[in-house]
Amino acid sequence: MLRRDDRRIIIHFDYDCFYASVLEAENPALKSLPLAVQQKQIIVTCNYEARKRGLRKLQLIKEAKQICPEVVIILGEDLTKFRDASKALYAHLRSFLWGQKAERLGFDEVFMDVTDMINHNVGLLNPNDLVHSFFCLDQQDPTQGFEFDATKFCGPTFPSPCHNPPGGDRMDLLTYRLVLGSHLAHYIRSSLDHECGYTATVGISTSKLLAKLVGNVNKPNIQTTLIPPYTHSFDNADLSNVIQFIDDHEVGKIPGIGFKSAHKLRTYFLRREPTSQPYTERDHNDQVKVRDLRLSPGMGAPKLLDLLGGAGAPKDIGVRIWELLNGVDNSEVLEARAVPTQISIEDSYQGINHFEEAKKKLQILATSLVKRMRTDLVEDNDDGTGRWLAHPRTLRLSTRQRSPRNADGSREYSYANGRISRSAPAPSFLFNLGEGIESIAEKLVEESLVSMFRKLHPDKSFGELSLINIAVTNMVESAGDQKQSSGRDIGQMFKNQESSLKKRPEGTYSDRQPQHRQNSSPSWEANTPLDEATWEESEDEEESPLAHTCDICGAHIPAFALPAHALYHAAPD
Ligand code: DCP
Ligand code: MG
Repeated sequence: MLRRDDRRIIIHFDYDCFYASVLEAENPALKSLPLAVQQKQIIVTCNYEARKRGLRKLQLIKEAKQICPEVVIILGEDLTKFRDASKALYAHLRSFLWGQKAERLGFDEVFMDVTDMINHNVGLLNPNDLVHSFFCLDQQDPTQGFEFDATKFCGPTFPSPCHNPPGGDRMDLLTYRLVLGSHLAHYIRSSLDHECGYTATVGISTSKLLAKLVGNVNKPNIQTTLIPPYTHSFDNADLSNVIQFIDDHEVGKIPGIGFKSAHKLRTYFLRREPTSQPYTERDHNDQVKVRDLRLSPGMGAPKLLDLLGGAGAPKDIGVRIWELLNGVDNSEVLEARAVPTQISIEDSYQGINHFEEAKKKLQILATSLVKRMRTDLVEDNDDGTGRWLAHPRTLRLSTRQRSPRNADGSREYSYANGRISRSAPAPSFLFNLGEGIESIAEKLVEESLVSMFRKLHPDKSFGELSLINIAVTNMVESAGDQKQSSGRDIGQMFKNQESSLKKRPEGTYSDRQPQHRQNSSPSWEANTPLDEATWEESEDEEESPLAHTCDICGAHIPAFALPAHALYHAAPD
């Protein structure tokens, strides 16, 4: 009799060299060439042919050309085609799921919670003939599915080789469930490849944290399953593969530990400031492994609260980080949403120091914002008119300043250099579909953004801005008679995306954006609310899971401090 097992089974997908793959799907001739995608002066990604020749992600263009003069470089600053491909692939993955639990993270990662499918199929296993098992993909139609061998994991495992092969005496229910997860992951990966032309690196485990991390063990176009035993006691950590696995990670590599926290933890453990700057390959001497911290004297949730708690940090940060250091993550895979929680457009700059220059950038960003609103929030009616699926209530402007130069011309990297924001009600003319995009964007700049900018930067000399972001937030979904409160037929939406995917490689994407870098906020692209932003490998300040974003100024405020903060805004300017 197998013991009950209530753990979720999560599959994490990370598409291989995503932007390069999108360009290859458009033009297959590129597949055999070293291909790099450029944004500003940087290669944001390159295909494996280029990686074989020594190129890597986030390399300077100049350096890449020296290493590989024959490299084909394509400008990737217009994100439209990447966004479209991402949505279409997401729809494809979603089509396998029985429920709605598929969460996008950025453009190229998806978590799927396949627990229901796994539990159903474990119930179908014939213990007398596990080798000839059948995985049912459709509850309504038991003939839909694939054959597999339930005595073996599909693909590599961690640890590898598998010391505890299933089928032996020690096969427990979690092992069976993960074996099934590994076969399902393989089936979905194959369909992604054969039907859509994309490959992915995949991890299978019982949480978002472990599935994402274990996928990284083998790359590209491969999958890895974290195999049991998962259970551990704090005094006998050796028993658990989870602990063995997580222990070897540098603290900064753990999703959920943002770079500010990682920096504090390194400083604590090393008893000195780390010498290397963020974003560079960390100097070996600066590395602090999870094991180092986990086993350091006095370490535990209270100690971590001591180190990381304080203004703006969630009250349970100690417990949360202690869990992560022990490989525990109870966060749920979020359900698919019909409309985004917010739409945000931003660009980074060398240093804007004149108002007129800032205003020009605002115009460009506003145009993109209005375009994106029309793509993501408007549904076509049968008579050719459009219908808003949701109305954002708030318009937000955020900026970030560069740190001032030192005497020698260098710049200090400062952790304190966060964004500052200002919010205002979204003006109603934003929703006028009869008016041109450019004209609405112009009005938005003149009537809203300029005065918000002045309030953010009242002084004429406002230093140098390295980033401007404009966003619409606080979505209120329109009432509708169709399924889902959004009124959007989600099935139809996926169908449309599917057909747009199938159109590629000829793929013409008409909705071109201006040629400059635009990063859309993780909260829409990831289909997740802001409180999940710590999962994003972002250079932004960490978002605390318990913090709320103030509608007026955009600051992140712990829930308990919100009323006091509102009073502050109520006071005259
Ligand atoms: N990207 C970007 N700017 C960055 C990092 C990434 O625009 N600073 C884009 C380009 C990538 C995509 O996001 O194609 C996904 O990022 P990944 O780090 O997952 O990189 P890839 O998918 O390209 O490569 P890998 O095969 O290593 O996953
Ligand atoms: Mg990727």
